[in-house]
Amino acid sequence: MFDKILIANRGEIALRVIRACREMGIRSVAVHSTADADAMHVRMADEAVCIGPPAGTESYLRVSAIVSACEITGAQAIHPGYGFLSENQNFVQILEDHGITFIGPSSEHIRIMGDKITAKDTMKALGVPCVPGSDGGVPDLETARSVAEEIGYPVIIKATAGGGGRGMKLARSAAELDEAFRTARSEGKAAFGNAEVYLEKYLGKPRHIEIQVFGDGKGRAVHLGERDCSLQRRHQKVLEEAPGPVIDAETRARIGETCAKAMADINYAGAGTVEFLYENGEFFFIEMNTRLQVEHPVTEAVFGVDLVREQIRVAAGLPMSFVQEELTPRGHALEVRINAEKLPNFAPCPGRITQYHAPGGLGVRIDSALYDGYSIPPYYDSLIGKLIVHGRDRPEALARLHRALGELIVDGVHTTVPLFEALLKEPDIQQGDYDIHWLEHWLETHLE
Ligand code: MV4
Repeated sequence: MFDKILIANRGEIALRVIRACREMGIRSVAVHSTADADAMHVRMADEAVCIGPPAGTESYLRVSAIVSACEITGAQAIHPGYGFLSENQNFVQILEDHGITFIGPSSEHIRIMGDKITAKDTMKALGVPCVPGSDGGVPDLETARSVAEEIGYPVIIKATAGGGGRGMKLARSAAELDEAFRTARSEGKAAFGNAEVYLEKYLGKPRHIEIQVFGDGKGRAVHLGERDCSLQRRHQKVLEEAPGPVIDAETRARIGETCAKAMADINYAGAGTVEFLYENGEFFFIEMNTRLQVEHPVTEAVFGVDLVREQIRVAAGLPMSFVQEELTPRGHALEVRINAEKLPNFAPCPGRITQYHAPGGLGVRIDSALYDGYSIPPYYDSLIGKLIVHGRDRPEALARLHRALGELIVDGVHTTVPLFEALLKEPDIQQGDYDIHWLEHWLETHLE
């Protein structure tokens, strides 16, 4: 096992990893920008190294500075958290060259899943059900037209390098195809330096269901059920839950085993998320994320596992500490993302926290790097905390979320907390009756 791990991240996820390290008797190294000198992850780690100025591109994304921090402190492994360098195959390759262990999958798996066409081809060949569409890339408009005629409109054109909804264009009919094809290509080129696109049947009212998978890198892999992450605004998740309100045990086992088998077949290492659109009882693969996700705590709550501990074990060459048969979901978990943002426009709202009080009690978890007097810097993501609740069933989890939100105090900045208080009153939310468009529609009609 490692004796020292460097965490190439900040905020709540850095704390999350430091906590796992401490429980495992591993020393932790924080890295930070000059803007984060007073951040909680710097205080909580055993050691800290300043790696550059405030901008992410000059600090948390600086591979040379992070590798140097490893060499200086003697850290043997790096946990990337999410975002920043977590899915950067070049970074992972450089670590491989320096003999530093990346706590995550191989650079090859990151590469495969980072290109959506390659990811889809790979998953299809592994027996994972995919959205009907083009076989690989669509090189020209004529090809797009013939594929679209074959599968039927509406269709969606997606940039292979796309992400976060960028480089994605809907064509409701043949008349809209030309424009959709051109814009998807040019957005892909502009945003990611890659104009390659593919085509899919457009699904009108799906849910976003993602399967948590975990591999040991040696041909064993398990699944830890699903999360329903349909409640999103502008491709940002707002509330996540496990299990999915509309997924039964048999459906879970079937799609979960398909994903686990696919991961076993490729010797996948560590945590991964297989994303699906789910409509009319059918799963359609869209993308795979090769990192630990923001919403992983809802899975931890219902399965009673520490995913970061397992990531570290597998990276150190140890087996996972469970087998599939030992993994049974228990109860229901909900997570809300607390952002320093001002409603109704969700404008980032950095500033000084004048008072902070975290809720507690049975079934309540807060992952946050806030403290009284902390100043949220304006340079990074506006996520300042996650409130995760667990109950014996969904109604209990909802009641617990309502109770915990009532105890939470975050003063000094605007937050997304009032949104959750309003959402909890909605019958559709109480019943779990929502799809990927529900929240955007609700915001249009309910927020001023
Ligand atoms: C789709 C889709 C409908 N049909 N693909 C959005 C970002 C990327 N992760 C995939 N996305 C979508 N792909 C087909 N074939 C609708 C979306 C989509 C979406 C997906 C998940 C969660 C929220 C969403 C909001 C708008 C569109």
